[in-house]
Amino acid sequence: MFDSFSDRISEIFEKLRKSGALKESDVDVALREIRIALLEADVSLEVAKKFIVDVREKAIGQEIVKSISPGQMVTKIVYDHLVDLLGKIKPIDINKKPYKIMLVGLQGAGKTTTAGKLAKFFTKKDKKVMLASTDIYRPAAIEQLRLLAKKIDGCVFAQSKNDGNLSFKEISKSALQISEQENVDVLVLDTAGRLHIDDVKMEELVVTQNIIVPDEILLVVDIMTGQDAFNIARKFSQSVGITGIILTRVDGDARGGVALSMRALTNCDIKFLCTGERLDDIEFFDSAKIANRLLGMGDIVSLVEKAQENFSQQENEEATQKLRQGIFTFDDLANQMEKMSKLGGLSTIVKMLPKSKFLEKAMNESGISDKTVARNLAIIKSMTKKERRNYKLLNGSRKKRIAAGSGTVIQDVNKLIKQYEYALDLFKKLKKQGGISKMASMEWW
Ligand SMILES: Nc1nc2c(ncn2[C@@H]2O[C@H](COP(=O)(O)OP(=O)(O)OP(=O)(O)O)[C@@H](O)[C@H]2O)c(=O)[nH]1
Ligand SMILES: [Mg+2]
Repeated sequence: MFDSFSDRISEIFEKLRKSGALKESDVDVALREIRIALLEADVSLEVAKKFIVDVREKAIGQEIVKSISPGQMVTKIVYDHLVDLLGKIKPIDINKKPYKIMLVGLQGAGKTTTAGKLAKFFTKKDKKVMLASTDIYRPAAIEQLRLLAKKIDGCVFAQSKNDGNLSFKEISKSALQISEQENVDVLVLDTAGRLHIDDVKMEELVVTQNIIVPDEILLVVDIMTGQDAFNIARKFSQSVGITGIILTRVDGDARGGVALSMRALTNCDIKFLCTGERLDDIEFFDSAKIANRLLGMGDIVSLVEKAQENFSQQENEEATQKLRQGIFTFDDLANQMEKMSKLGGLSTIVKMLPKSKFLEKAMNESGISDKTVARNLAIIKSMTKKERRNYKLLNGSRKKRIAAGSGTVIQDVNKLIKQYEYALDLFKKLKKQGGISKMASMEWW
């Protein structure tokens, strides 16, 4: 979402950080460029102007001209203002049982998918989650949520298949009752989409709200709606009262202005970003992390968090042990690669790292990409169990079969085997030097 904004702004700061002494005019040039970057990201003129005036006032007031590392100081001032602009958000605190979250929004905004994502998000944090839907208008809507609930281990679905004729009021009451009976930690209620903000169904939300008495009413907004998002937020805020916003389709090519201006223009806080269609594609809207990412300082924290969720310490140690003993098979390798794609693949990982021309160049030259990882995974999956355990069995005819099975050519199979042998060899050498204890098993990829 912020790609081109982030590229531009990190370039501005790279220049600024390099120069030793900094004149007032240098700061002004940088601020002018930041203003253009903000406008290009679809931030409104009013918000961009105020941002620049505030930063300039602070920067000049701090006598940056005399400071030792003026570029860094300006970076820090802009960073602080970006965090303010995005809003200092408190994460949702599940402080009572059941903690009730109601999702509202226009049709197709992504409510039902988001309900599933939230359920998975809290389940991963060891909460017992229940999903329920009052969307009785679209025939498949409740079924859609039931299917999502099924995919999440330990997630309870409130409705049984034969409550087809219940009204939204009855569903709300019964969801509340069951959530208490089942002792769930979090109840996520999905509601029907409204076609327009003035829809009569808006009234229904107020009634539902009075029955459920939610702890959070989160408005789900598709970031692709652009400037309309502000109107939607204001209207929902007036009619049902919302406690926060979830932006969806952040993975698309929207330019980020909505996220940057939401708080300044509507006084509503963004709580979550949804970054794709999979149930794992949701993250807390952490303004400090986003400001870091925007300024090209990388997002190591979320990378580490994601990695921790997917790679348990024990599994990592097991993989490292296997490598050490030289018994790391193609099965183990496939397992590691699958986990890495759960992190969003290499391209996501690289995006989260600090912006670096060197890294980009290294990635381009190595030819490693999400595509090659997917291809290698297909190759391993086309091997037999025996072959995966003992790659030495792979003779010419077996390689040919594997290439055909994975839609690749024999050279691809050879290349993967070479990489694998190289990695094993590397670990053997490192072992001799005693230097692998700290090397996470994912790093050699
Ligand atoms: N790329 C992308 N697609 C998303 C995201 N969130 C939802 N979608 C897709 O958007 C479509 C609509 O999502 P739903 O969750 O059904 O939307 P809804 O608001 O419940 O729709 P109604 O119930 O009809 O009002 C689905 O195809 C989802 O897969 C996201 O963050 N990124
Ligand atoms: Mg829906």
